[in-house]
Parts: sequence; C-alpha cells; structure tokens
Amino acid sequence: MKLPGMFKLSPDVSKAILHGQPVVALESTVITHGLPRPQNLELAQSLEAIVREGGATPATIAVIDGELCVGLDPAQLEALANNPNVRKLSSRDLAAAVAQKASGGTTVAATLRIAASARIRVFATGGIGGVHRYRGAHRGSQWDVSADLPELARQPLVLVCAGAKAILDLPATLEQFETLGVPVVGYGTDAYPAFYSVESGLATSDRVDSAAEAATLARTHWQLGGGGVLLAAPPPTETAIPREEVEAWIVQAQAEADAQGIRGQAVSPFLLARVAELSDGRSLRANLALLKNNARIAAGVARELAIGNTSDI
Ligand code: PSU
Ligand code: MN
Repeated sequence: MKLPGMFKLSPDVSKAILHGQPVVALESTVITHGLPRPQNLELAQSLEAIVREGGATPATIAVIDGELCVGLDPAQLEALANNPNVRKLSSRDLAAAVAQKASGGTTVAATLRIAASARIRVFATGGIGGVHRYRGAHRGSQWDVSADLPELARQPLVLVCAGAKAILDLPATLEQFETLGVPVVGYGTDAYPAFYSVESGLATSDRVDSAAEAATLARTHWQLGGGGVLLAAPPPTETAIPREEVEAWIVQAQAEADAQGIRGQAVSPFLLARVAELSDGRSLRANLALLKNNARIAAGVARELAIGNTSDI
C-alpha cells in the first residue's frame, strides 16, 4: 500500500494492515474537545488497551505537525491530550492543517477519511455527529448538519457508536441516514440508542446479534457498492441515563449556547461540557463507559472481518 507522504502509519498499525490483521480506528476529537482533562488521556489509553485485549490493533488517528498519523505512540497521545490549543479538524480542515503543519484532533468525519485511505474497516467512537436541533434565533442553524453524515455514507467502514449524540435532533439524523443509504444496525437490539440512554423511542433499520453477523452484513453492503455502516450499540446499563432526565439538561445547555452565541464547530463541545456539569458528572460517566463498550465491540467486528482477509477487501 503506497500512501502519500503526508500519511504516517505507526509500525504496529502498518504491520497489522500489511498482514490483513484486525485494526480498529479511534478518533481524537473526543480526546481534544469532547472530554475534560485528565479523563481524556486516561480514556484514550484505556480504549487502546481494550482494543488490544480484544485481539485487534488500535489506530488512534490525529494530525500532528501536519502529518496524518494513523497510530500514535504514548508520548504523542499524551501531548495531544494535554495541549489545549490544538484544532478540531473535520473533513474540510485536513488540507489546511497539512499545509500549515498544524496539529489537531480529527472528528469522526476526518477520521473516517484517513482510516479509509489506510484501508481500515472498523472504527469505534462514542456518538456520531448529526443534524443539530433547530435554533430559530440563529440564522443558518437549520443547516448545522455534521460532516460525519456524508463522510460515513462515502467511506466503507463499520462505525461502532451508541447512536448519534443526544444533543442532536435524532429523528432528523435518522432520516439523513436513510437518505444517504447508511444502514443503521442495532447491536443486539431493535431500539436505536440515544447515546447516554438505552432507547431513543426510535427504531434501527436492521439488527445483528453478533460480531460475525455484523461483519457479514458489512461485507455484503460493500459488495453492493455501499459505504459506511452504523453499528449502534446501547450504552452500558449501569451508567445509562433515562431519556427524560437527559432532555432537561440538553434543553438548558442549548438555551445557554444560543444566549452566548456559540456557533459552528464550537457547538458540540460546548453542549457536551455543559451537560456534564448540569448532570453532576453523570453524563461524563455514561460517555466514558459507552466509549469503552464500543471499543470492545469494534475489536470483535474487526476480528471477524479479518478472517480470510487479504490486505484488500
Ligand atoms: N462523540 C463523543 N464525544 C465527542 C465526539 C463524538 O462521545 O466529542 C466528537 C466526534 O469527533 C464527532 C464530533 O465527529 O464530536 C462532531 O462534531 P460536529 O457536531 O461539530 O460535527
Ligand atoms: Mn456543526
């Protein structure tokens, strides 16, 4: 596999890809902008450990000094987590970051693009971005749709998440998945999860009950020319929070975001941080637990997909 010089694969990841061994991509905006310190670094390290325990190689993806890094060493991970000035990089921001030799955490959208270039087929995150709730006071807010959606439609990966983040308009986000041809597959459930909550009151489009079934569905989707598959895993019940409880915090956080004129890329990080405060840390605990759960599931799917694999699927 020959990638342009701006890509930098870690030795581990490079070897695993070359031999068709299971690899799980991990994003880094959740580290740089999604979680507070020091939980962000601890989480990033435990996700890598969980993927390894699950028999796959973790590939945390980030941009460091203009290089598209696929797999970070421990010092790089620490530096990224502790640097408050790094950028949030979505698909459209990658070229500028490379040209300017900048560093940043990659969103789901940007991570999908980089992972697909490296022929990685499985990716774990917490919650995918989506269609933001309509904020009448803010002109243009009806067009605040995360680049995660079109990018997932395009890139042939299985994205393991607990649905879309609860701060979003979930029915509108599900409609977008249908429009974009992205299967929304429940992992052991027919209910579409709502990130912190086990149920959103909405349904998935399909269901699988094992990693092997998920792998078969994804392979078939790709043989049909499809792109991404959303594998929606409910958050662990011990830390999950009922929808009605979460909703009150979100409504308040959203009102504050509007009053303070928060826009664009700053909206999601603001809402996540504010909900964590309003919930007295409960949303943060749920977020950490579901991220770990998703990493474990992703390792299983990556192993199934690697069976009988050559380096190109
Ligand atoms: N999931 C989390 N925490 C996060 C994110 C997802 O549990 O911080 C990040 C992801 O990187 C996702 C991004 O791609 O939020 C979406 O940002 P936006 O809504 O601005 O597209
Ligand atoms: Mn947005």
